[in-house]
Amino acid sequence: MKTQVCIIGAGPAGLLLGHLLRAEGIHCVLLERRTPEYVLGRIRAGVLEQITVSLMARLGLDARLKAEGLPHDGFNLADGERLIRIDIAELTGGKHVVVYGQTELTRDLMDAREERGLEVIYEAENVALHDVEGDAPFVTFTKDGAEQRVDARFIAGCDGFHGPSRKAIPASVGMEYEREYPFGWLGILADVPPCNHELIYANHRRGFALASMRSETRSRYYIDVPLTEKLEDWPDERIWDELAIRLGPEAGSHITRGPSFEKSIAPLRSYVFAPMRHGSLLLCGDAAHIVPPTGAKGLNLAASDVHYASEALVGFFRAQDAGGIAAYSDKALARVWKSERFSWSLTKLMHRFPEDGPFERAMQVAELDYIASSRAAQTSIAENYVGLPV
Ligand code: RFL
Ligand code: PHB
Repeated sequence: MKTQVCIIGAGPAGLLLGHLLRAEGIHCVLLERRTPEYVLGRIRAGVLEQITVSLMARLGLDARLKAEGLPHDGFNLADGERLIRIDIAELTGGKHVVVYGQTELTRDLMDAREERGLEVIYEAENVALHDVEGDAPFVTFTKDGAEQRVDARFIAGCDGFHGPSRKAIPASVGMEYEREYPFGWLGILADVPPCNHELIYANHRRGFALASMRSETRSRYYIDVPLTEKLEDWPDERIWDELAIRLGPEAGSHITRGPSFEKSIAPLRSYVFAPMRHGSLLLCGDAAHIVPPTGAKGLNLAASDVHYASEALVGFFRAQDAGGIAAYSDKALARVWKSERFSWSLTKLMHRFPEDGPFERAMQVAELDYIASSRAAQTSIAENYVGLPV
């Protein structure tokens, strides 16, 4: 098989990139290790920045997002009894985020495959990248027991943190920046109305909690737990009890309890791999970087990478201009690092770290006091939360 761009991974990054390239008449093939049902079964992000919304709009695939997405003009930081509202719209000149599940966005992109002629090969096993340094890279994989080969001009590694793309870059040319956190987020989904009309990130003596949602009838909640915790030790009632305490008296008293239909623990990590391009291989999304979910940046960073990568590839194929490809890594990383900083600082502010003592706690209180009383501090948080310019 021959194509212009072989995209590895059909998660949100790969599907978005594929659609953007197809819209410009560039041929691409996507290779995905899982089944479509498995990809759609992963419950992850819920908050979209402007860049993600505008890419869906540019593709003309935003009908459901517009109809069902919930625009949010603000969000809240809770600290015990105190609730600090960050008025995103007022502080950023009318901008907002949109609450719309990653699952739904992925479904919209998947549903449009046929109509837009986007070729995705699911259940592609043993995907391996070859000759990425040169200008004739190729990918091999096994499908239904038979080995196959895709020759391409470029490979886009959109295969998440554990995929093979990043590993195809020799350690001698790459640098890894990493920080692990001593806790994970235990998340649940339940068909109950949210306890508040906006998100609440809470820093409580007993630990972190987040009240989020997918719709007016579906709630998404998280609490942080030590990485040693087991899911079976967290029956729903124990989670609801914990949320009711950690979210503070006001929101806590408005929680509607109900059976959860999804429950999982996700470890928290900050990670960046640089450079994000090596020869003819471009990395996008979680393949190149991970942020802790505090701040809701992961999916949105994948979208901004894809925006830069699609511009670079369109410049190459449509205008014979390789400048965008050469600049891709620096351009993407400049935005990645700012989101890494924001996610890390919000994680530090809102979680109790086991190694922290009274001094670190006093610093959190002082910072929250400062945020509560300073428009400048709130503006900084709001402009980062809503998404920095691309
Ligand atoms: P994905 O979604 O991991 O997709 C990668 C795809 O590549 C496939 N793949 C392979 N394909 C072929 N061969 C191989 N060998 C392969 N290995 C892997 C995988 O099957 C998969 O289909 O990466 P992508 O596309 O870069 O998208 C990134 C986002 O999924 C991720 O950043 C976000 O989910 C992070 N995240 C959040 N981001 C936000 O912007 N806002 C949020 O509110 C938010 N909340 C979250 C989150 C992530 C979470 N978890 C579980 C990690 C909340 C949670 C709990
Ligand atoms: C979610 O709704 O899943 C969500 C919202 C905000 C975050 C992380 C996750 O910061």
